Amino acid sequence: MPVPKAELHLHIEGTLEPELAFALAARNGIDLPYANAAELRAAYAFEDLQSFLNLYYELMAVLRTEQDFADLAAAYLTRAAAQGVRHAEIFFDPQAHTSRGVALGTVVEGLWRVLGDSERTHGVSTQLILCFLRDESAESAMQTLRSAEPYLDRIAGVGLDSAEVGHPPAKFREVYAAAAELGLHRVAHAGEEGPPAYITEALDVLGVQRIDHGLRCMEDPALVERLVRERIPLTLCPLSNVRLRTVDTLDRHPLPAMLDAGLMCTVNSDDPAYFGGYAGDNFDAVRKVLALNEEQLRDLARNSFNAAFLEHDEPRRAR
Ligand code: ES4
Ligand code: ZN
Repeated sequence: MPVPKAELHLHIEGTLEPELAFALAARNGIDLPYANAAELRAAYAFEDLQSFLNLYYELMAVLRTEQDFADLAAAYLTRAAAQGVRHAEIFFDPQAHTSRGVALGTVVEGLWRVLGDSERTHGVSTQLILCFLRDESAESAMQTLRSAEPYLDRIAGVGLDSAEVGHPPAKFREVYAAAAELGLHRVAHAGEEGPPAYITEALDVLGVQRIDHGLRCMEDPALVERLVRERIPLTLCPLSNVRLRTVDTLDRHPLPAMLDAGLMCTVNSDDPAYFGGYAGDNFDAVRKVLALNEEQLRDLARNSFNAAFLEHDEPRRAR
């Protein structure tokens, strides 16, 4: 039995397995520039974050209808449940869909068709976190937030993802202030490829409650001390870090040092279809390769629930 855990860093578009991509392409009459699923999977060799993002956005072309998004969510839930995930806070990228003519309503209604009942059907409670693409403008992010207002009963928070370097958190000061005003939780990717200063900025300017990745905090001892003191959760994604070459090899991953430093680490999967594993696979990999002991594994699982936006929080907002 896999250890029960919460998944806090998961891009639903990053759960699109090659086989489902081909099935959806056929259903929607879309030609993919790969002969078959095996050939597509062979293209999953990345140099860095951008080389991954290029393929990630390209493959989204197959997601067109509510049913496509529902099928995507159902496939994820089945895999997550099998790996011990009991709660998942799921990122989605509206701008990656609206920019190609798929309405926000199609995305949210499609995902929610399955996620809305996930506790009963799969034993996994779920929440949605709407992410802004940081390499798009702040105006586009604000427009996205405004267009999401009819769906806020199905959206728990906002996040910030895509190409990090050159797009510091402060660019999104106003949109995060507006999200806070709406009672939404706030998280942001920071310190994946970007410098430790982006982590500080995400905390101070955006008021985020968790940092996604946050790996590069280890370059700044004063920042580590602050993250420990304030118990800021970090949603680490070890297999992602290896595939995107943020760390050289898994055995050099700083997770053990981060735990020793007292950081509130969680282990997550990021884009499991692309990076070689779901939440349980990430737990298994760090247990084996980093030789974590039982207490450290228990801490990681406990942290995942404590860092989640679950009921132990004060009520999010009046609805
Ligand atoms: C992402 Cl690994 C990662 N980093 C930033 N943005 C992303 N979107 C999907 N996966
Ligand atoms: Zn991510």
